[in-house]
Amino acid sequence: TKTGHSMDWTKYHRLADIYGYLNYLASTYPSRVELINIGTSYEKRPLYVVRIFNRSSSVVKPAVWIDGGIHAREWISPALATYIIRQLVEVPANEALLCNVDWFIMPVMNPDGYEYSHAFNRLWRKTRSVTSWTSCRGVDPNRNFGYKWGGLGTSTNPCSDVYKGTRAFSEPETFATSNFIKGKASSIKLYLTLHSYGQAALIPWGYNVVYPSDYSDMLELAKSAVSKFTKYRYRVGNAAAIYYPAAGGSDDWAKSIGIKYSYTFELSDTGAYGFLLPASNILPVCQDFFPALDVFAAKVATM
Ligand code: ING
Ligand code: ZN
Repeated sequence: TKTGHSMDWTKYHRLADIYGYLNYLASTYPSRVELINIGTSYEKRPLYVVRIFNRSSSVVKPAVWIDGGIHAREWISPALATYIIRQLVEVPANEALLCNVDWFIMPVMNPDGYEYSHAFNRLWRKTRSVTSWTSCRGVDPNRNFGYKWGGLGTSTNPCSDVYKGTRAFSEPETFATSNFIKGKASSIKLYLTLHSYGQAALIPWGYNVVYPSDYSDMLELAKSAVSKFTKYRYRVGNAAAIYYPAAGGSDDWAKSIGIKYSYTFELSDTGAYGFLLPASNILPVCQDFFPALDVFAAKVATM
């Protein structure tokens, strides 16, 4: 095509479009984009992390991690993650966001599930692995991380949507992601995972209504981030308290390895369309969200 990719934010795209865009960015902007293949999904799709940084600077900067698409059906999540990538890479006015901070963005953590939700079952949530002799497939990746694995809000039933898997990090997707993050954990100061729906900023711990000792720092930063939103109102609070207790979540695990600021953002809407958010909402949600990254970057730059 004319532009070298087929990505936009007027519709929800298949994985091929998203991955095509990442490859386009890496070859078009080598001075600020590195495309890192961190592993392979159960069905052998590549797992990509985009590093966005100023390659001419040699100091190691504090970093922000953002992931999307842990849950297959939450299509607004990869849409926002790719929008953030575009804003950081292709909009010159945002270059200041790369001055003091590096960005690691994984737009689709669960590519098998994402494709399955497009091709076969719109409301699919989990991975697509085979773990039992039942005909049920998939593990909930957000019950498969290795902190308090198997606790409240998880299931041992392979047919459940919150099936925890056979062990922590049983899924190639959570295993590869956690290993990559662990390898960078000293530089990653903020972990942000994008889900839908509900319009809320969820703060650990999620495994139960328990508060980290520095919860007030985490709360203050989240409140200041959502105060940038002008179109959608977000609730802010402890994940287990304002949603429900659920163990094995990625944000709890990130917090447990020492990443001070760790959040799950539940994007729009509040339930009218739920997971089936019409594509006409993609741009409004993304445009509303992006300014919050100023707040996160400013904090991380001081760490
Ligand atoms: N929500 C998260 C889930 O995995 C969550 C929210 C995680 C709440 C951990 C509490 C604790 O259930 C979505 N969208 O799935
Ligand atoms: Zn989710």
